[in-house]
Amino acid sequence: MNETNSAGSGFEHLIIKPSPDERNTLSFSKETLQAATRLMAEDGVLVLADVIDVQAVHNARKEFFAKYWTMPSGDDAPARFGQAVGHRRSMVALDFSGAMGNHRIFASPFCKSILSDLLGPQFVIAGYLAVCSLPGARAQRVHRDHPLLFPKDPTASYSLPPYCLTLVIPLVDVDLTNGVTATWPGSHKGDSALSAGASPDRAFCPTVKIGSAYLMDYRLQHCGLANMSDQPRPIITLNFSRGWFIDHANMQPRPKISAHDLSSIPDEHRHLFAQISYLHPPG
Ligand SMILES: O=C(O)CCC(=O)C(=O)O
Repeated sequence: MNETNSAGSGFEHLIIKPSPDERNTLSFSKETLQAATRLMAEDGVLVLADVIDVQAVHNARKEFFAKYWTMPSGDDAPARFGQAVGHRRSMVALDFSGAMGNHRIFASPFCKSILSDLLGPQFVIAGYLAVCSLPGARAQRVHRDHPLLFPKDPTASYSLPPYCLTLVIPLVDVDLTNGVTATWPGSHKGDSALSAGASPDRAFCPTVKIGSAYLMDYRLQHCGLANMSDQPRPIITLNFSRGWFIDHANMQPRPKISAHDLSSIPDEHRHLFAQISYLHPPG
């Protein structure tokens, strides 16, 4: 299946793929960055096609199943692995080590250029998790990953520029059989998706292949769809934020990095660890 939307049309503009020139320089042009910033402001979701090193993703998937996950059985099984985030679906904290510590996963130059435009150059990593749905998992309820910053002033909360973004990096090709993440474009700017009953007709369901990723504003309403395949469907979710934003709402374990692993991160990516190093000085 191509990188597309389950509805088949209407959302092609939300897919950005590096041109041959951009691929040569490993960076998006000024025009592409401006378009990405405008689309994120309007829709709050964007697919970044072919921006992550495919071999690095294969290695990360191998490590995920070897180190973080063993195939559980039974309906309550996900609760024994990380934190349950729905029926037969759970969230596991990742370490910045081994294949998951490869900067080709968490610091793709294409993704970094867009993140820097949206969050400012001193943006940081705020979370590093994987979400895996098991065969038979039902769809999640539609949700946001964080309450509004100013719950008593939704207008102010919705009108702020982005302060935290989730980059989803699928570890397998995701499609309508194993369950994509359904998203409601524009819902980061208001209650529209939920008040309209989160109509599936208005959902953008990015089906993406390994090596591609999708970016979501932290205010965007979304949900993981059912896994109707016979295989688990793991995705990495990386949160990037402005340096001042600390996610107090999610009880997820904060990512950590050892002094040894931090020392092997290329200099140009060290700023990503400013919040982690502050909250959990590497030991
Ligand atoms: O499984 C997915 O596709 C999305 C997961 C998610 O949104 C969550 O657990 O908050």
